[in-house]
This record gives sequence, C-alpha cells and structure tokens, in this order.
Amino acid sequence: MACPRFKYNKIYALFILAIFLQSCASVDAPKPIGPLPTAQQMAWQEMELYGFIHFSINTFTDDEWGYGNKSPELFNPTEMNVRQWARIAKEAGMKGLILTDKHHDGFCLWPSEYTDYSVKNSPYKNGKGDVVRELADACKEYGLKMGIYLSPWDRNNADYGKPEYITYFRNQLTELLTNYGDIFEVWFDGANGGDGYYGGAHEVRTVDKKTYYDWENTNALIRKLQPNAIIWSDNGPDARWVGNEHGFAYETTWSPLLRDSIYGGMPEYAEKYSMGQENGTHWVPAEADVSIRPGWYYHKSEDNKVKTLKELLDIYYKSVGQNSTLLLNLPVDRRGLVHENDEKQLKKLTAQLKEDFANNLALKSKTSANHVRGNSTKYNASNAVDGDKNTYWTTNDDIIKASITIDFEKPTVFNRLLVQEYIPLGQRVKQFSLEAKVDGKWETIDNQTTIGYKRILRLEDITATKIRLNIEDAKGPPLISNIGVYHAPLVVDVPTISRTKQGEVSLLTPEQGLTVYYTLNGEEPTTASSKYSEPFLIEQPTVIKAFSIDPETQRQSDIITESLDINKSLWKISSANGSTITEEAIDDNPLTNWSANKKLLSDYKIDLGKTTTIKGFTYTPSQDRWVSGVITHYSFYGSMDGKNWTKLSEGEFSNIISNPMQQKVMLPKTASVKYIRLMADKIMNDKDQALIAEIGVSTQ
Ligand code: FUL
Repeated sequence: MACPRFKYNKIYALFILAIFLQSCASVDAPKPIGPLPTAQQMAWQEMELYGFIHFSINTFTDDEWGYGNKSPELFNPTEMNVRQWARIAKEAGMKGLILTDKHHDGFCLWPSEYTDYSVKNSPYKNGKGDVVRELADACKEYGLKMGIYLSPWDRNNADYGKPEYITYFRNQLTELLTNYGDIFEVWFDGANGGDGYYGGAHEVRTVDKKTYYDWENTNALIRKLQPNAIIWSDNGPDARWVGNEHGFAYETTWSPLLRDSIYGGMPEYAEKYSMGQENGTHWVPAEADVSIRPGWYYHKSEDNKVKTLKELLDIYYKSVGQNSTLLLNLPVDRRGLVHENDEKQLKKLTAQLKEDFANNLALKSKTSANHVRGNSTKYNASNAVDGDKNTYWTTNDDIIKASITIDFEKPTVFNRLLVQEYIPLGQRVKQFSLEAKVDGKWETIDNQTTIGYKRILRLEDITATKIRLNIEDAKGPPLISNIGVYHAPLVVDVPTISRTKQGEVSLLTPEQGLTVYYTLNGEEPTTASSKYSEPFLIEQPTVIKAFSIDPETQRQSDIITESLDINKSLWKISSANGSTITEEAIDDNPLTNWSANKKLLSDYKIDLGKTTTIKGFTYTPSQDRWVSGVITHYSFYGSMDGKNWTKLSEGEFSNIISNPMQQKVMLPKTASVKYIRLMADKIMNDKDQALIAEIGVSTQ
C-alpha cells in the first residue's frame, strides 16, 4: 500500500509536469504583419554603422561639386594610404566603407574602360592606380564590407541626358560590380541634372528623373551581378535616404515605405516620405548619411570644424537610436589620408559609445509581463532580456496593449532605454510609454511612437526599483526582442558662440553651472585662458576658441572654433527706391529669415556704412527643419554709390539643398565696396521666393 504522503507528492509532480508541458506546448508564432525585411536587409540593418569616403578631384580643387571640366592630372595624393582609412573605420566599429567611385563631376577612381576621365590619366601611380581595388583589398584585410557610390549624374560625359549615357552608366556599374568582389551596398544619389561641362558643351541638361535612368532594368542588372547588395536611393528598392544630410532619422521612423509613390530626387521627398509610412507597401528602411565635417569633401578651411563629440553622439542617437543605420562620412585629404582631427573625434565617439553601453542593467533581470502569448515560455518576458536577438516577448493575437516590467530589485540609476522589435515579422509598434517606480510610486517618464529595429531613449538620470514598458498601440501583437537599460556618463557640451548685429558676443552653455574659457588669438584655450562672464564686443575679424568645463567633475567639452568677420552694426538694407527692408538677412542671427522674391532681390542694396575691402561673401540659407527658398545659383555685386554695380562673382552653391549650411565664396579678386547685393539666379524647385537667413562678407 502506497504511503499517503508519497501519493500526494506524485499528484503534485504530475500537476507540475502538466503545467510545464502546457507551457511548452507549441504555440504558433504570430503571423507576419505588413512588408518584411529580406535576409539581406536584416544583415544590412544589423551593420548599424558604416563609413562613407568622399575623395576625388574635388579634394584637390576645394569643391563640393565639380563641374566636370577639371584636368585628371589634378588628382595626385602625396601620401596615399587606403589601409589607414580601413584601420580607422574598423577601430571605430564601422562594418563597411562606401567610396565615391564616381561623383557628379564624372571622374573615376578606377581605370574604367569606358572613359579617359579617370585615374588612368592622373599622375597618381603614373596612371596605373586603382583606388577602388586598393579599397577592396584594404576592406578585406580589415574585415570590412565594401560599397559603391556611382553618381547617376555625370557632368563630364558628353552623352549625359541621351540614351547612350545609360549604356555608359550600366557599363561602369558592371565593371564595379564584377571586378571588386562582394559589394554590400550600391548608392544612387538623388542629385541629378543641371549645368555641366558635358564634353565641352557647357550647358544645362535636365532629365526626367522618373524615366531617364530606367531604374527597373538597372536594378535588375545589379541583382544579377550582386544578388546580396542593398540598392539605396530615395525610393530604395532596398534602403532609403533619410531626407536630410544631418544624419538624423525621426522620432517616428517606419521602415515600410510607400515606395511606388516615390522617384529618386523628387522635390517633396524629404518632407512627405522620408519618415517611412505606417501603411508603407515595401520594406525600405532608412539610412542616415552625414559628414564628420560640414562638407562631404575635404577642405582645409574645415580642419577646425570637425563635429564635436556631443554632435557625433547626437547623430548616433538620432540615427541608430531612431530605427536607421548611420553612414558617417570621412573626407580623405590631399595626402590621401583621413585627417588627424577627424580620427581624433571619431575615436572619442567610439570610446563614449563604449562607455554609454558598458553595462546593461536589464540583462538577465527579473521580468514579468501582463500578457504572454499562449502562456508559453517560448514567448515570455525574459526573452527581452536574455541577450538573444532571436527570442522575443509577445502576446496573443488579440492583445495589442501590453506591458513588460523589469525589476532591478534595488534602487538603480539609469538614463538610457534601448528597445528592439523582432522585425523579421514586421514593424508593429505605433505608440509606447515608459514608467519607472520611483520612491515606491509609478511615474510616467516618456511617451513615444515607433520602435522598429532599434530605439534608444535618452533620459534624465532616474533612480527606480522597477521600470515598465507599455505598448500602447501597435499594428498587431507587439514582438519585443530586446530591452537594455544603461547609465551613460554625462558629456559636457561646447558653448554656443553668437553675436548680435552690434557685435556683442555671448558664449552660452545649454547646461547650468558650467564654466567657459576662451581665447581670441587663435591659441587653444585652457583653464588659464580668459573666463567668460558677460557678453563682450568684437568688431574686427577674430577667431574665437572656447570650451566648457564642469567645475565639480572637471569634465571638459571639445574646443569650438568660430571665425567672426567685421560686425554689422553700421549695415542697412533697403530697396532701390530707398524703402526699408526688415533686417533678418543682416542681423547676425541665422535663425531669422528674410523672405524676398526674385524681383526684389535684383533691386535692393546692403549699405555697409563705409568703404570696405572684401575678399568674399557668405550666404546662409534658411535653417528651418524643411528646407525651402534656397538660392542654388547666384550673382554677387558690389558698388560704391549704390547705383552703379559691378558683378564680382557668380556661380552655384553646390549641394546646398541637401546640406543647407553657410556658403563662403571667395572672390576672384579683392574689391573695395560700400554696397553689396546677392542676387538669386535660381531658387530651388524653380521658385520665385527666396529665404535668406544671413548675408555676410569676408575681409580676410
Ligand atoms: C549628395 C551629393 O550631391 C553630395 O555631394 C554628397 O555626395 C552626398 C552624400 O549626397 O546628394
């Protein structure tokens, strides 16, 4: 006879076994929702960070966009070392490099069989060089993937605009996709058509961006030659432009895109489509591209303008942290090297990201969820903190609102929350919130929209015992594959340097309690330099260098450099008949705009108040979030009496629509003027109304 106690134990064990079996019983995975990534797109998304290299004849002519007429002999790097580029990229955690094999000027960095406009005719390696080959070899050595940038617009080629050019373009693509091993991404710029050399024709050639390139067949060729390559353009088909060149994705960034409504280079793309769409028809995730300096090509004048650590971090968090990849450009200089200053800043970024994500406070923590799909262990909350990207927490098909709680079991300080959706089954989350249990009470910390592949929230320091991630709305049951919680150290921001029209300079820091030190003689400031206390007057050209420091922790910011020219206190702006014009264009504040039509712009004057010897001028387009009214082609005039004008310069502001930064144009020769006028020969999208944030002069 069995002992009653034994019998009881046996029933209990069976009961446990039954529960266990039930929880392991195969519960079907959720059905996919919407468009899905291909295996290639998944692999690409997981690269997260990779580099761009802009290097060409432009490097040697100080241009952003070459016209296509410069001699190939100008391409002559003196200390060329492609392995240096690859080493720097590798050390920065980049997974690949994309090189501008041919930019808009048409010069080819490889000895293309189809043109003479290439390294073949450069002194570099006596015409025997092939930069694409060198990069392919260096990438192999450093375990990096290689991508190609081949500009569809070619300002050198005589056939550009005709069907023959498409054959030429495809021949070049075939060379690049056949001779250099595996290519991970093919990058097609949306900037297309305009004026150029075109084999000596010197004319404007516009193309129908929708039909001219016959992308369907070009893409088919790429698929045939490199089936694993991601094809990138405004409308993919595989990955898309993020709509700006700041390296910023959006708080709401969908990977699905209404792909068939878009064509490469369409004017309304950025504002209307670049965030992706909840009801997007195809999986075309965002890639954020940005240069580590203001320009894409190397300019010596920008050696002090390499982005600060704070700016680079902002870029990382707004790209990788907002459901995008990050393509970070390193311009190669005339030596053929990535400049020391760029390497230094990149190293800082790498070290800082390592620190920011050093310790995941959520890893293997105690988790619970208010719903688990089929009550199955296969889908329970702990999957979100197990460090395995292939497991996820999810709910039953009819449960969209659900919460997952992470219990730190003791008060824990954090300021970063990283969340990932399991995107192989589609991007789902439309809205989520974060709560934290602080001093025994739940508090809402943040409300946000999309998650996607990766979302990282930057928060104030919070001390909590638990946090709760609430999925408030989704396209179906949410699938959360990863949650990370971190405590990132504070990074001290640089001061902002601003000047009023009267010439008063302020050095302000966004955070309270920081001290600012500066120099006005071009020397690097230290804590022994002048300490900023109140605005001071600067009337003459001056280089200001400044940094902030936290007196408690002694943590310092980067050094910021600003070159100020003469101040504008005497300046006046009026129309030809003398009626006054509001001063936004000459108030030394780039955040205010003067809106003027072409007619007014051909008939106004800026009175400098006294005769001034100028060497150049500056134009700052509108700094508003969505660019408009940008002058793309200009004429610049000077006058002594405000009546008789001399044209001092004319030309294009290259790439200003995509990268609307201040333009500085040096005049062919110095001029003495009392009046100046910047005229708009062409405004973006052929509009009549221009927006001018600032007009200035260079006297140095
Ligand atoms: C733009 C180009 O026009 C720029 O020159 C640069 O290459 C950038 C990455 O793309 O559209």
